[in-house]
Amino acid sequence: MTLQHFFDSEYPKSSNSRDIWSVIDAITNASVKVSDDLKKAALLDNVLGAQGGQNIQGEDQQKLDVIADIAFIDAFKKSGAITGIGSEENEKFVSFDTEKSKDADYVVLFDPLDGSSNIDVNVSVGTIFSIYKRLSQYGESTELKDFLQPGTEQTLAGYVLYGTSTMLVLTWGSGVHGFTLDPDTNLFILSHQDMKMPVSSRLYAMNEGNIQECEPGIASYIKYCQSHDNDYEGPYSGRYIGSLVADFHRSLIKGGIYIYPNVPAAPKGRLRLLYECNPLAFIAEQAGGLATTGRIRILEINPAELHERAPLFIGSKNMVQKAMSFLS
Ligand code: AHM
Ligand code: MG
Repeated sequence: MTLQHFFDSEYPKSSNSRDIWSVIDAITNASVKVSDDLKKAALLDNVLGAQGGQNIQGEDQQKLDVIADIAFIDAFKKSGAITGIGSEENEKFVSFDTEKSKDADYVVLFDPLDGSSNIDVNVSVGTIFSIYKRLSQYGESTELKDFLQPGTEQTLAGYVLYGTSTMLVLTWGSGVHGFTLDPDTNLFILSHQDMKMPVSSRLYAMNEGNIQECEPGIASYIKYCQSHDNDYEGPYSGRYIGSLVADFHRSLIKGGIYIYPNVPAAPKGRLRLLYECNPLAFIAEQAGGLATTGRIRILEINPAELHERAPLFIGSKNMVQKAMSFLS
């Protein structure tokens, strides 16, 4: 079944369903382009490597970060259903401000290419996105308040994983569904219906290089994972790709926990609340998992700024709860 067919049969019929489809259609169009570029990256001129600048967060931009950002922004502009966007690669939000987009219902927040430091070594990367209904007046430009909504207000969220196959994983609040790109037709086909995250597993993911720098409860939890005194009576396996979207996808399918806590180099965590933590938290919860800062639910945080960061404990419900029990 194609994504469009699935959407037509499952998305609640309402006045906004055409607009939501336009947004999904824009995401698939841009992701097919990005997926093609990634596949041929080392063969194309001017695609691999650093752009030579930094984004607002002081991180080196890869050329493909910028290429993906432009591809998604162009597709969102064309969709006619989006009034403005916020992206990891742009310091400020962008209000589209055409006559049509000023009347559009939705804003998108997205990370065009998550894990992009992995591109040059041919490891999976992804696009993460989150869609909200605007709060600003119709007919006017987008305002910051459209983007600073708690994750509980998301209309739609998902990611595209550019892995051994390209997959789109989506939720609109009634379960999580996965679609695989058929490279022969460029259509996304339903391959994973109603995905459920196992409630526990013996896989943990964390940049353990940071372990001495974290609050002590985190080292105690990792010791628990590595011991014989845990619920599996034997060491868990450590798995850390360094592409959040790929690490999360593994947890969604096999179960597991991903932790990125506060560290001195990133005192509020490394990951961005609005376009990394919130969309994945919405998916995790819809699949029966959990997403917290270690102390509070990610989706209930009231954001104060566009590029706000948050610590992230995400994955199988029992594992996230257990990890939280180690924090004072
Ligand atoms: P990015 O969006 O610039 O790629 O940064 C986010 C990435 C995550 O995908 C990944 O889990 C994390 O940063 C890796 O950070 P570290 O190298 O500190 O382990
Ligand atoms: Mg990212």
